[in-house]
Amino acid sequence: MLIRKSRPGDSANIRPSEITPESVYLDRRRLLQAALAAGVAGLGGAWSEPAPAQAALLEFKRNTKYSLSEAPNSYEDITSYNNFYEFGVDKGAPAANSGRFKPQPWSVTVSGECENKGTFTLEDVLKDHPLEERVYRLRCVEAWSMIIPWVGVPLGEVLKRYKPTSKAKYVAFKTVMRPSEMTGQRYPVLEWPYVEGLRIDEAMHPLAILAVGLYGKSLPNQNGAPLRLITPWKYGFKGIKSIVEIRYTERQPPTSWNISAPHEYGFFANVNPSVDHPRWSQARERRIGRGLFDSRVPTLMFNGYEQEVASLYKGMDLKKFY
Ligand SMILES: Nc1nc2c(c(=O)[nH]1)N[C@H]1C(S)=C(S)[C@@H](COP(=O)(O)O)O[C@H]1N2
Ligand SMILES: [Mo]
Repeated sequence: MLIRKSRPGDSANIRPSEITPESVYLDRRRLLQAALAAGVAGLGGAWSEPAPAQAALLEFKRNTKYSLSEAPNSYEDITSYNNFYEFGVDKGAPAANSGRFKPQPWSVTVSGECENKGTFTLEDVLKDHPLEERVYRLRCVEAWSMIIPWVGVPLGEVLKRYKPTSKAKYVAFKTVMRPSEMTGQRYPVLEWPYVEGLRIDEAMHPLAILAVGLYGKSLPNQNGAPLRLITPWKYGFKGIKSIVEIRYTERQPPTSWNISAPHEYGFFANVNPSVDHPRWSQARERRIGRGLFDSRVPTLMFNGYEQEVASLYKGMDLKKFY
């Protein structure tokens, strides 16, 4: 799973000189903002129009408090090395096979233990929440990682709007089921649709976001357009893509990778360098895009957010609740 043949465009072949440095990225962002100001593209119209050939530009503010200062991986890395099994299991498959997927129009059904149930347009889900940019590290359970400048809104702010009741102990998420556009769903690789879940206190943590974009533009299909979850202290598989359902539950909801291999993937999926995967170590990770010689770096407890999130798991045996 971790050994791949090299091919052109494979991120293992990208030289450090090809990685977009932070300064270039910031200049590009200023250009995007200038384009926005000049009325070249606007957020308001972008969602309601048919799928644009190119990702729509977004208006946002960088959240410096919750952003890493490390330079992000290149747009090319982030959009060509993906896990999105609905489009195939190879890292290049989502970019190659997701062109027919239509992320607009989009709606999300909110159900279960909450007062404001219903089906809402994406615009409605996002309204009242200014977009923030957050540079996070995505740490995949396969022991690789990337630095990604997401654009999104705090998950907890969105969840509160639907008024969860006191019985809402968990939140469950579901990916869209569209085998006609998502050819991977025609094969029993996982149980479809992909499902994920969080305990309510995890979901309300300010680090958790619903992402709608990256690098200042709306999410490419392969990264989970138009709406996906990001919980940066957990392994990447918790970050469920192309969400169509949010359900508040009293019981812990089933999650796709736990259903598929319960001894390898738990419900919590917190990044933990001291709890090995049964088939490999989680102590280190390979940073995509760095080249072979300086790509292995130590994995940090809770992916570096121990101070922020450790209290959520106080008194829990993290070897048992992996
Ligand atoms: N619906 C769905 N969501 C998914 C996946 C998937 O196969 N299907 N893969 C997960 C895994 S294993 C990872 S590491 C991240 C990868 O996100 P990225 O491709 O945007 O980097 O998406 C997660 N979300
Ligand atoms: Mo992953």
